[in-house]
Amino acid sequence: MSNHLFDAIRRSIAADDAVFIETAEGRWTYGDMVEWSGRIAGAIDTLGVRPGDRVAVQVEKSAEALMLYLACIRCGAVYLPLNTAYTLAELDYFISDAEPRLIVTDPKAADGIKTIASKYGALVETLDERGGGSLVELANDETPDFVEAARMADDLAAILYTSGTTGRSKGAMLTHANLLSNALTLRDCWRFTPDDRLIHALPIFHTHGLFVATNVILTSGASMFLLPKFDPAQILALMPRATTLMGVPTFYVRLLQHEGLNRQVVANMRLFISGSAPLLADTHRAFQERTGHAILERYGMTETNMNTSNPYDGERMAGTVGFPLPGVTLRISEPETGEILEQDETGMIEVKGPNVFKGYWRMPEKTKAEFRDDGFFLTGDLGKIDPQGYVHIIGRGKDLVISGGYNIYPKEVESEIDQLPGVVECAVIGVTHPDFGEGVTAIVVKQPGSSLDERAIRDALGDRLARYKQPKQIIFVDDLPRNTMGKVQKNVLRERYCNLYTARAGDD
Ligand code: MLC
Ligand code: AMP
Repeated sequence: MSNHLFDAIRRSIAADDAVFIETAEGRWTYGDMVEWSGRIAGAIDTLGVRPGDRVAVQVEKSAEALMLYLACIRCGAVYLPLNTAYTLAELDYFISDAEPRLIVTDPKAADGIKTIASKYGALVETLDERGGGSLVELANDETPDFVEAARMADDLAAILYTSGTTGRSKGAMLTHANLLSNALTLRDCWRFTPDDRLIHALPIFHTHGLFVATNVILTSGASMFLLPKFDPAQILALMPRATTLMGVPTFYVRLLQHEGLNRQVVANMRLFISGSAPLLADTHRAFQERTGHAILERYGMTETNMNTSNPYDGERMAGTVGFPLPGVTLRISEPETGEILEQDETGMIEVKGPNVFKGYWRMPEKTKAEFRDDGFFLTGDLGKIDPQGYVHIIGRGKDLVISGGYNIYPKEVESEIDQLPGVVECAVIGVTHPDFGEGVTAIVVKQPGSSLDERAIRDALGDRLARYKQPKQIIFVDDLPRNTMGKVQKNVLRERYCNLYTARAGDD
């Protein structure tokens, strides 16, 4: 039977004994990948998961976790990865909204998850970071020759939640065609071949590590070194055997701080790619000076996969995200009127192409609001196209902080802080941070006489918000600056505290 994405992955296998994944524990060939994703697909099917059912997954990074992703694609389930940092309070919403048939969790988190699962009638199985757990035990009893469920181009492959700038998180529905078309485009633009060996140090619950990295490797028949997390020393040790690295800007900032980064250690590397957040032109220049490599910056988002990329051949221009990818149309519009703007004029970035998602899960109104009538998706990013055709991201039309490549919606943090006794109001902003790019910062007005302090706020947020969303600094003020309409002027606050983290780094 035809399975749009997995058929293409199968066709890309150069040889059954070619290495797909190498970890500290061992190697997985493409033959192993087909066998183990098949066994897990069999286990999922035996549990009663049917095509179109959601499978929610909150597990540590491992080769087996990627086999689980592929197993879902093969049995027609909709893969729903969840950040391992999410608290139970955050998970409850995702589970209630997506109504997964099955939740796969780390055994350490199973008790809490089971309580949530029982409310929504979901099954729970486990998978740990070493590839053990109840799901793998079930897979051991299955045969390796699983026959794929039929899935067409437009069928759902995955749902990834992105927080809403206002209100609830939205599940972005990605089809088999969205994922496959983008993987093939990136493979060709970035010249991936079966000879490539990617250093994979990103998390696998977001677009970057899951789709960009993994699907590009799979559709190239290439291999990857799968690291549990970012560790500069480990990455430098692998470079002589690797050819490519994909990372968020923080990876490059931290690699530059390492004295082991030099031309000799990168001699075997052919390509360094950055995305998910703006790469400072300074970082780009410093990396080129130290290694001789111009980092290739690209631009994407959960809803659209990748939209633009700097060229493989030709100038990789620092501070830009390059050209629209083949098949992607990108235009700039006036945010209020929707009028299409000319070259070099700044406005809302709109995109259209086979990469753009199908809509938000069970939110037809929100979906409608973010598409133009002619099918262009409103990214919420502000940018311009220069006379040479390079796309520049100038800012964000959405109130969003990007810290180390993770998105944090200030509204979500503000609502948690506003609820606390003793708080009058607060504003959460992103302030320039030397390591994370932006640091989540809370500016809080407390009630006169209240004994509320930083520790009380931190304690209260502890089991409500994932750690990366929690403010790096909390500042108490008497009032917040407002414009004549009464709206809090976050730009004034960002300006006021612009040296908060950089000054500190200098002081140390
Ligand atoms: C970890 N912490 C962070 C953080 N990551 N805080 C703010 N922002 C982050 N990104 C916190 C932890 O909670 C912990 O806090 C402390 O920092 C150290 O934790 P750690 O686990 O040791 O962190 P570290 O390994 O240093 O992780 C930093 C990082 C990681 C940059 C390597 O965040 C990372 O891998 N980011 C990549 C995110 C990503 O893949 N984004 C792609 C999204 S897809 P405490 O308080 O407990 O000490 C997308 C589309 C596209 O955007 O275009 O690609
Ligand atoms: P996410 O919702 O996590 O997929 O984040 C997508 C957002 O990350 C985009 O809308 C952009 O704001 C931002 N982003 C991704 N890549 C880049 C980049 N190269 N430069 C600047 N911002 C980026």
